[in-house]
Amino acid sequence: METASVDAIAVQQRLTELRQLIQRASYEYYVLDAPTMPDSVYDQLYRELQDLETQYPELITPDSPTQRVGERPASQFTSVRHNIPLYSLENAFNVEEFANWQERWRRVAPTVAEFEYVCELKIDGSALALTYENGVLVRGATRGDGITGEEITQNVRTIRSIPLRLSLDNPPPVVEVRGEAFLPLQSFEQINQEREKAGEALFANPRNAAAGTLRQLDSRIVAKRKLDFFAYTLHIPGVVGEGEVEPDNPSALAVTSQWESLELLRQMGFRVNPNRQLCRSLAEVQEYYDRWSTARLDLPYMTDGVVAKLNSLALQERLGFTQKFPRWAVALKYPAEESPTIVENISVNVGRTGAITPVAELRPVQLAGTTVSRATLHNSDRIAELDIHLLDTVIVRKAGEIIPEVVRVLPELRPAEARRYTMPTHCPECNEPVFKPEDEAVTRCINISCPAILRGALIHWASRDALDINGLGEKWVQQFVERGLLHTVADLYDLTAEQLMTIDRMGKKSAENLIKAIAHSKTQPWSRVLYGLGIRHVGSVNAQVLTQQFTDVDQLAAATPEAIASVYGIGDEIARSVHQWFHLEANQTLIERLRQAGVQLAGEAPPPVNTTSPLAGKTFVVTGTLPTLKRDEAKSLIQAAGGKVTDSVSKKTDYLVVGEDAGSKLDKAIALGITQLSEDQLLALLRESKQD
Ligand code: 1X8
Repeated sequence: METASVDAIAVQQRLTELRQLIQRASYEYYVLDAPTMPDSVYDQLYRELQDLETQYPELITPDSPTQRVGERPASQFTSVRHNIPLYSLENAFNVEEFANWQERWRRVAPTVAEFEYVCELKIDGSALALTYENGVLVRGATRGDGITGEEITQNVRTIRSIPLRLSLDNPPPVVEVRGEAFLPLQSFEQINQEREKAGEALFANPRNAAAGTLRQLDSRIVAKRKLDFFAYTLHIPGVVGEGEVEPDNPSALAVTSQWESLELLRQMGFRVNPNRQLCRSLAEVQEYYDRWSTARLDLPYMTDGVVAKLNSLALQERLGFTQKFPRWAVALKYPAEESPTIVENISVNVGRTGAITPVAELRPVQLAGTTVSRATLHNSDRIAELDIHLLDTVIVRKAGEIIPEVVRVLPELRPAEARRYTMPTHCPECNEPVFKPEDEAVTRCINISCPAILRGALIHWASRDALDINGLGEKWVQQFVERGLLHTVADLYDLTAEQLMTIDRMGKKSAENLIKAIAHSKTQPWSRVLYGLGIRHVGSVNAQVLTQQFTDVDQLAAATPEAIASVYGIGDEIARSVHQWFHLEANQTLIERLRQAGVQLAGEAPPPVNTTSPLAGKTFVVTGTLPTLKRDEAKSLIQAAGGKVTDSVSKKTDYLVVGEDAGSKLDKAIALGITQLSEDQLLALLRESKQD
């Protein structure tokens, strides 16, 4: 009997010790982002705790780190009434509206001479109310309508940056914490990629994804989704947010301002957004708002504005609430990046490859600071998937620099006269029948003399990475094609200044300069010519790779698909595409005419291989806009150091060099777990290769 109770005390002690060690390690990892405990040690301690708890299930406590993920899915959530309502915030969209708001609260408290605002980022997530009793998390609830929400405690426990126990020596009986649960952008993209693979509907944005995740009945799924949480409001009944500070309170809890609340939340073990600032004037608030309007684009999570709150809790209490909002806080929102508008028409655009892309013509709408009147609909499958009708009200979105797109339809607003859209059966540019392969989403015009395809081919031929013909822009190309001066890119080399001068607004000087630029393009290397031909899947990197192996056009034209695919970095699809291209008689004629014109169709030897360099034998993909290097410069530097550069990300890719506004290549690299390098990291690697 006696030994059992000694054992029980020892077990209890060890359990407490293990929980403290694990809690500390989690805090350092998830809140401070500064882990000190090796993963292997953490795993070992966690397993020991699990084993002990399995042996002594009666000693499991709700704040034990093992209790973050539930065993069974809930069958439904229950409604809970919030102890203190969760108000929404009044919105201001510019400084004038902010000034009006300021004037209003000043009329309510005219005697206040000095005041401060705390400015914080407004996180675009899902608000949560957390209740701690005697320091232990007992309840987590969604905002709901602000009065009642849903009890989702088990899901909240899975969020690693939410402490299950407050790190306070003498926790007050009740602590209420509010904050925003959100999905970091990277997790959001990963989730959508997985959903796409599984054929599930995609989340429109991280906010929906966070809200959807929190309402998942199975907390094991929630645990996989990597939700995070920033705390921003603290209520301690009798202490914080409840008027006078009681004189006999422990001094650590004697909080009189929002600023101190945030500091105390941090001490309690919460993640508090570090980008907060005390502002003493409207001008300072505006400076903060302006600064974050661009800086926010570099954050790994979404924000949709800033929140300004009066710092003094006494003043907050004096001002109180209107029917809907606190008088002491305001949300300064950034212009909406998603907005409803009407599809007035759907037109189609014919691209360089003949791809026919449907485009929604929209009633103009302000989005992310610009007017949007067109949005791509991608292809007919996408139209069917979204079920877009003409005259539908739709939500359009513009994310950063990305082309606006239609996110979804609001079918409840569909007017009686709305009509389904059918893709044209004939090319709008050349009137030839269009073609849609069974297994592809894209409809194409396959008429090689289609003026739209020709214009696209010419613009591509003249582009910077191809033949780099200065002055041959879209405007001129359009006119030259219309006037029948150009039927293929080879016709460029027969143009005369006199012919060009017959074109509207083309002066003698411009005509002569353009002729010179066209002549100069004959000196461009074979790799650029191959890229300029616009063969599907042959980007500038593939063109370089191919021309190193096939040092003249005749070798490449005669190569079998197998021979082409045997080149490192060239896959079967690219090889087939190249082979097919050279197989077409019209293309063979084009090559002959380019040869007669004197365009380079041979040259280039393989680059020397630097086998000792850390880049040797490694495969790189470069994407996005790098801070200082042009993409081509980065590629050349990598190749010069013995690295290989390919156009697309695959399992064989070793490194993705990432700049700003990286798109699908980054998504794919994340999905495949490929190492990403910044320009700085790439340059460091290159320096290393020089030292070797
Ligand atoms: C909502 C939000 C607030 C804050 C950040 N993000 C939000 N979405 C903050 O205060 N830092 S406050 C708030 C509200 O009171 N409805």
